[in-house]
Amino acid sequence: MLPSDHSSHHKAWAAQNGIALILVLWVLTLLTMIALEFSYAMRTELTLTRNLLDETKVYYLARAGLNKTVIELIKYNRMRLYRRGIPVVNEDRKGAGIEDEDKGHWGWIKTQEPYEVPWEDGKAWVQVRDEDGKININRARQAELVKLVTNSGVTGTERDIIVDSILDWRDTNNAHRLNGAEEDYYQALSPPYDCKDGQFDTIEELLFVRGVTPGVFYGSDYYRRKKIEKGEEEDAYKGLAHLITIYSSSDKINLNTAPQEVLETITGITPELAQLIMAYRKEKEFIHLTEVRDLVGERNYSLMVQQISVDPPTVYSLESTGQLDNSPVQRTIRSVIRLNPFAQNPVNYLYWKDSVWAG
Ligand SMILES: [Ca+2]
Ligand SMILES: [Ca+2]
Repeated sequence: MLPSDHSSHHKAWAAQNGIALILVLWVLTLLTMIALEFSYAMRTELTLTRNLLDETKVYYLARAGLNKTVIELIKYNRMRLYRRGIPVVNEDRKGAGIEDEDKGHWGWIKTQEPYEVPWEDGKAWVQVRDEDGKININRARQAELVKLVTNSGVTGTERDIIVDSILDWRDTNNAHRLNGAEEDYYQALSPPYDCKDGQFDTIEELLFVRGVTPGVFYGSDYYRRKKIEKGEEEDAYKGLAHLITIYSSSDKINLNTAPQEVLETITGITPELAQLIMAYRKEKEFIHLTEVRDLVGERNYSLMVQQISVDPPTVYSLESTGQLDNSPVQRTIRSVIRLNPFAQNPVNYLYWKDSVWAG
């Protein structure tokens, strides 16, 4: 064999070897890519599964929190009736909750601050509000709406657009007010929709009305709750949603439960008087209107008497947010209930929404 032959044979062998090596490397690279892709897909899948699991858990935390709160409200309602000398359904339940009342167990109902319901690996925050302490958007007159939207923190043209547009949404005519909006405005939107020209069926319907953005409607209540939880001051914009209702039983505002923004829409109630009323009800509640008269004075009382009530609330809205200790996933349920302490079935659900945007 000639050395040159040997050399060329060696070269051919080396080249073949080189090709095999490259092939092996390619296969390895491909396999690695497939493995990585697979592990990425698995991780995504796992995260999705975990999120889904967390979402399911927080949903049921929120639901459990809401149910627990309803039970507390029924007990509280019966106790109040009992204390006013009104006999309740079941003899056994007559004095229900008086001990709890004395321990200040129900302070959150009076102050309408979020109520914490702790569970094993998470908790629910439930915000309870009396619907009679709010402004009815189906009945409120222009002057009341102007005061309410101003007190909520929205002023100037933005406020005038909201107020006029609410009135136009409700009225049956097609002529728009100075800052309002009717069919032509809503038809020009993308996607277009009809102007209601009728009563609001839910408060969320307000989000269809010109000028009412999700920020204006919901405020940043979720952040406010977070702040309270951390013991910080609440100063964020709270939105319109918690100030309005479609369920109130009369045009009178409940002085025991109305938030400051609503109190100040009542004729004769100045910011100073609102403070006085809120300080009073922090300690006790108004049971008879004469107590209001004694607190605010005869002159102020005569201005506001047509617009106020101190009757115990029967329709409540509840907003329950479930959260886990080790997960950022949250979910909020909103419901409106009517309590009938004398009925066999003491609670009616008037509204239920499983997933509420809580910005
Ligand atoms: Ca109209
Ligand atoms: Ca109109």
